[in-house]
Amino acid sequence: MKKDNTIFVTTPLLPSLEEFYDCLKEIWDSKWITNNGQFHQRLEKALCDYLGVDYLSLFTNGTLPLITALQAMHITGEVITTPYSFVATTHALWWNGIKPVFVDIDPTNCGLDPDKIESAITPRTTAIMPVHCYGKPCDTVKIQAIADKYGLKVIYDAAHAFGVEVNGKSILKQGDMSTLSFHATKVFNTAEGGALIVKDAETKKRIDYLKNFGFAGETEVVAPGINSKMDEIRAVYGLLNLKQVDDAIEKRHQVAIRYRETLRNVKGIRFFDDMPGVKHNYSYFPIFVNAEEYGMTRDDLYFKMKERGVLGRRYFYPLISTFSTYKGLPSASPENLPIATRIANEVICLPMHHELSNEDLSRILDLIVR
Ligand code: T4K
Repeated sequence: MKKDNTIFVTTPLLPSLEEFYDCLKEIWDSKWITNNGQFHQRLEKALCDYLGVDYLSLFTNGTLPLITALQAMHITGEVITTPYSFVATTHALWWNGIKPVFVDIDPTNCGLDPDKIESAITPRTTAIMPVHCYGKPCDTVKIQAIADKYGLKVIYDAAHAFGVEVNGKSILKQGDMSTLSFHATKVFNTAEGGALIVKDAETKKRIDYLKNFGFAGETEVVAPGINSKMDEIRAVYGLLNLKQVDDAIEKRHQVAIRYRETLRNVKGIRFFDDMPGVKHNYSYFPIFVNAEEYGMTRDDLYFKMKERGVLGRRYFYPLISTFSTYKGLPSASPENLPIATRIANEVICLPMHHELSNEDLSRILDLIVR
């Protein structure tokens, strides 16, 4: 529950209740509420057009498309991935019986460091699963070159990268498949939801079977699928939200401009600038606190903000590699992950959403500027 005065790290973009109600009435009248209904079909088409991709399957969240992508490509053995992400990235591997192999990150975009991937490849490696962390594009060119050299698949966890483009082309077209999350906390949300972006119609058909128990018709089951279908209520919510997402992204952009202007001269605080040729979505605004230069640790700043009702979040601390399931893996040692370990101890994601007022931003920045 929101308390007065508290500034949360984000707030969901909500469709107009009146419009939503009218659509709900239509759904009620039709009595078709899930299983590839008309709004589900319309949202898939609208998202392909908006994102500039050819084939997209809607899912019930952003975790199941990761699990399903690995299933669909029969990925086994070891997969190279990042420790600096939300746990869902690595859990998707674990749920498929795949061993995660953690590789360190590049501090300039918080994505996998391509220069460290090759030394982690073994005869059991079958794929690479990078994350476009905070919506910052990974070095997809170098990653693809490595994948091609060793015959590996690439699945991008693009949960944060809704609408991100590089040189006019959707980032979601990189690799073999990409996934999106439409969780309430994301730039574009359907409350819970997600998508899997693939390259051809045949693969989309297979994914659509897999997200519907493997059914390829009334009586035929072609694979051990799962139930990960998006219902009509969330699909129509998504259609309504899509109409206002550009406006919300622009408001986030203005927030980023204000943060950067004020923080640029604060010693010991690092942040990302826009990358040349990239259309950003401003999904997160991470700052990195160098305790020595700033004169205060990240946690001291984080808790000071919290006490004053400014709820930033330490995404992504602790590293996934430190959680009990994964910490015994040889690649999980802090010695193997020095950059990720440092960044996880420096990061605070500042509040970033479309409803932040100038007064909110002043309140947040006054706590950081010393
Ligand atoms: N891959 C990556 C790289 C991801 O970041 C994620 C999810 C996934 C995969 C998996 O996608 P999903 O299966 O979740 O679709 C949040 C989200 O639950 C999660 O979706 C997200 N990444 C992760 C980075 O953040 P929490 O535990 O931090 O969320 P929570 O509930 O604390 O919410 C944060 C703040 O947002 C609240 O303090 C207030 C605000 N909020 C939240 C909700 C849910 C609202 O104002 N209204 C709301 O309804 O994990």
